Amino acid sequence: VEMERARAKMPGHYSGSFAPFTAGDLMEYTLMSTPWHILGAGSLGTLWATRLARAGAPVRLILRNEARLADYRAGQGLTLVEQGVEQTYPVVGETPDSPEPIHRLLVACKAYDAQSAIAQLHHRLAPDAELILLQNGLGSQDAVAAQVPLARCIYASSTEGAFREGDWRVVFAGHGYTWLGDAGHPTPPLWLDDLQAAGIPHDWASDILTRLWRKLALNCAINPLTVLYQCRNGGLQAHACEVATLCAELAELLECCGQPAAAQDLHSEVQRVIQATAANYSSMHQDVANHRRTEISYLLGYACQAAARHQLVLPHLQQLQARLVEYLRARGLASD
Ligand code: NAD
Ligand code: KPL
Repeated sequence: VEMERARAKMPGHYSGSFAPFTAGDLMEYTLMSTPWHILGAGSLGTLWATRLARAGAPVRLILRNEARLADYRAGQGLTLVEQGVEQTYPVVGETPDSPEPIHRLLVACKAYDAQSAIAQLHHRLAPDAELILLQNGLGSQDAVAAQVPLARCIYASSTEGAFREGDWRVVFAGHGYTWLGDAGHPTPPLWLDDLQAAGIPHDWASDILTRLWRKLALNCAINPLTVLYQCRNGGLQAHACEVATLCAELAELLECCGQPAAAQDLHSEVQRVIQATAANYSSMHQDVANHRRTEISYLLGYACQAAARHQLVLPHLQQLQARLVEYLRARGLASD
């Protein structure tokens, strides 16, 4: 399929007669044939890999080591379950030691794994490499960007939802949208066409940092409380005063960090999200319930550090962080 798609895009393919190469043709051919390397075969990595592969884009899945690769190769590929219908895609797997240079890399691991995962691939990044960072929260993206100063790092914020049902099998649980942006260079990359072809709903966002800060604030106002009160998002309607106080402190933090647009009407949006997702458990609640490490350092931890940097006293946010850390430690879970 990859070859067919590439051939169809090659200059002169349709005419069968002489058709001169143009710079545009060559650029398009190069783009279509550039493999998408996907780092992290978890929920979002699989969701992207399967949809890109289905559209005929060349995809390479980077697995941790030879043992994981052997396990992957023993099966049929990656399975995506969509509205109860499952489909398996034979995406090519490889390890970080594979020799092929990487031009386009989707980083789909958790925020706390991103830096060490990139370190393993550093030697393979081509001079024109572009990284798409799918991590939630803030902090990991800047850390990765500092690790690879020559690469273009595109930050993403996604409201799509997926979960793993087992190894190499992911359920597409919630349709959503992915915003991509590069605060340093406003020009959108040409490979957004691949996302279009793959049916991945997306938009180029000139305000990606505002979006990431806004999502971080929403997650800080909702997720920790759902863990501490062991409730669904809707359960926070019984803690309305606490939510309101947190929103006021978070809005103050956003203003102080130069993100006034992210602070706009924060409380009403948090209330709207609580209502709209009342029956759901937050992602942090799900992590704790499944004894998985949370991304606390990139959410509440990041917010509290930013407040400290600005010498801003936010007592409720700081107390929330202390309560959550204590709660996680008491259950033997990592608190970083
Ligand atoms: P996940 O745990 O399902 O997948 C992460 C994968 O990365 C795992 O398979 C893990 O083994 C792999 N990994 C870690 N280190 C690696 C390494 N060095 N080499 C190779 N593979 C490695 O996580 P996820 O749910 O897909 O989340 C990824 C990010 O996307 C998180 O920051 C999360 O908050 C964010 N996000 C997830 C969703 C969702 O619905 N799952 C939605 C929005 C945002
Ligand atoms: O993003 C979320 C999550 O659970 O991580 C919502 C639903 C917005 C709650 O904060």
